[in-house]
Amino acid sequence: MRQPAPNFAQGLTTATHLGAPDYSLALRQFEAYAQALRDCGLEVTVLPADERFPDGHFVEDPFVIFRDLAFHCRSGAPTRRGEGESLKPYLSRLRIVEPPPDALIDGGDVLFCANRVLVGIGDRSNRAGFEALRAALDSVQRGIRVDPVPFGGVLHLKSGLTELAPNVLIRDPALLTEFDLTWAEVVDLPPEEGRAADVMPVNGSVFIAADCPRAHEAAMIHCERVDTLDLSEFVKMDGGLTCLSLRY
Ligand code: CIR
Repeated sequence: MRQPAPNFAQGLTTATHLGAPDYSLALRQFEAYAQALRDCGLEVTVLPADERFPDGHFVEDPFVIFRDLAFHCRSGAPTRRGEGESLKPYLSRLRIVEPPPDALIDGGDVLFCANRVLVGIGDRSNRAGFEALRAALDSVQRGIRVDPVPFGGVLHLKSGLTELAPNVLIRDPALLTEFDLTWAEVVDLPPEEGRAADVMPVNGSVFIAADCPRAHEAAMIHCERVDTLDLSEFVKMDGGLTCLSLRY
């Protein structure tokens, strides 16, 4: 994780209707998230804030990690390029793979499911990014299934779709895609709970957004333990649950 910088409100956002985020509340929410990960048995490294990158605490986006592979993403958002360089020293025990120059991808578009990987193709990730990531993942696990998912309506694929339990997806109705999801059971959230489509399973628990009763009910059915987290100040900056940590 990376500590949010005091200028984090200068990051990119489409959610201006939610108002400006409060820094001290964001720090408290960030610390609660870190503690929840520790409580699930994870060792958490929190890097210092870096004011050069107001979105730099969304550490999920600059790298995709799979076993010993750390795929360095080039974001479709120019202001976010450079965040990955600042993370590299901490990932030195992994095999870092650089994408070709035309490949754009954000980690938030990469959804690892139980039996496949879905890669959103949208504003931040393109077909060349998908192809480069697929090749890199295949070098780790020959024949791994990686599908491109053209989508719109939300920032990242995982803003609108994640896996609650093996083959159970949870979806924000704002996500627009023609991609075939009939291989999975899909929990459709009401529009007011759209932010809860970004769930994060961790060591037998699943983390979901607070104050989303339908998502909570679905999580209770499919998951052993459910942890709720209030990330209101990050939602104001288009952030979801998964984006605040890079897990490996
Ligand atoms: C951005 O627009 O890039 C940031 N303000 C939010 C990134 C959220 N990342 C994610 O959902 N994976």
